[in-house]
Amino acid sequence: MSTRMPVSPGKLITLEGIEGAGKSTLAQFVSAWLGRHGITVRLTREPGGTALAERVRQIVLERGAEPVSPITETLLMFAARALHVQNLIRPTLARGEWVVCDRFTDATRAYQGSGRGVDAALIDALALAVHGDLQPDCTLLLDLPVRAGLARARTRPGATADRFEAESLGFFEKVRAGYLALARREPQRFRIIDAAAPLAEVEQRIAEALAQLPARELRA
Ligand code: Z5A
Repeated sequence: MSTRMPVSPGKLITLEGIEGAGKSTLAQFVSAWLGRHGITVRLTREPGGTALAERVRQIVLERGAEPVSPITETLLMFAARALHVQNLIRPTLARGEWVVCDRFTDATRAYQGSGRGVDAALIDALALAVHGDLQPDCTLLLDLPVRAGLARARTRPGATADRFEAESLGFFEKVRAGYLALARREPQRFRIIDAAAPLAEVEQRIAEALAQLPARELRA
């Protein structure tokens, strides 16, 4: 008879925010912080995260190939997500490891829903079909004024404008407002972090949010 203890599933931590909010930088901080507290972490991103999903990413971010309608964009985001959830996220969580993901379905709600006007009910239906009851355990929303985010993104070393980065200020204002509305709707899951603050301060706020996660695995 086996005496092995059942593995408790890992947690899914997501980072969200407009362009230049610092998600990629802070996703690495989150992974390192969790690692120091005894958690095995897989750092990943959307769209992408697996070989095939990264190919879908190239299609959806490519600028100037042929017109991509809001609904096509939404379906491509969920096609990439379906690959990512099935082939990386669920197997990792099932092993008891944690997943730190730079963007997830809230990005579709904010960008395609609030930004492009795609029906929220359709996005919810696709989310249910693609990841069922899988929801992030904690979402860190890095919030800052749109102009500040765009200025950072555009001066970042090696910056090139993809299809989203070419969008107007008004588009990103709608996306930011969409994110804040999502956070108001689910205050238990979201932590709004002031991402305009100096990096060390943002890291401090994030460390505080992580330390509050209800997880036995977290070592002090
Ligand atoms: N998208 C979508 O529409 N729907 C979806 O469902 C999904 C995605 C999943 C690609 O995402 C695009 O896909 C994205 C939304 C869309 N387009 N947009 N916009 P992405 O996440 O790969 O691309 P991104 O949002 O453009 O990421 P980014 O520009 O790389 O931003 P970031 O990751 O948030 O920022 P960063 O690279 O960590 O930081 C930017 C610079 O600021 C960098 O030089 C940092 O050193 C600096 N930084 C960061 N934090 C600070 C602070 N606190 N102070 C000073 N400087 C800082």
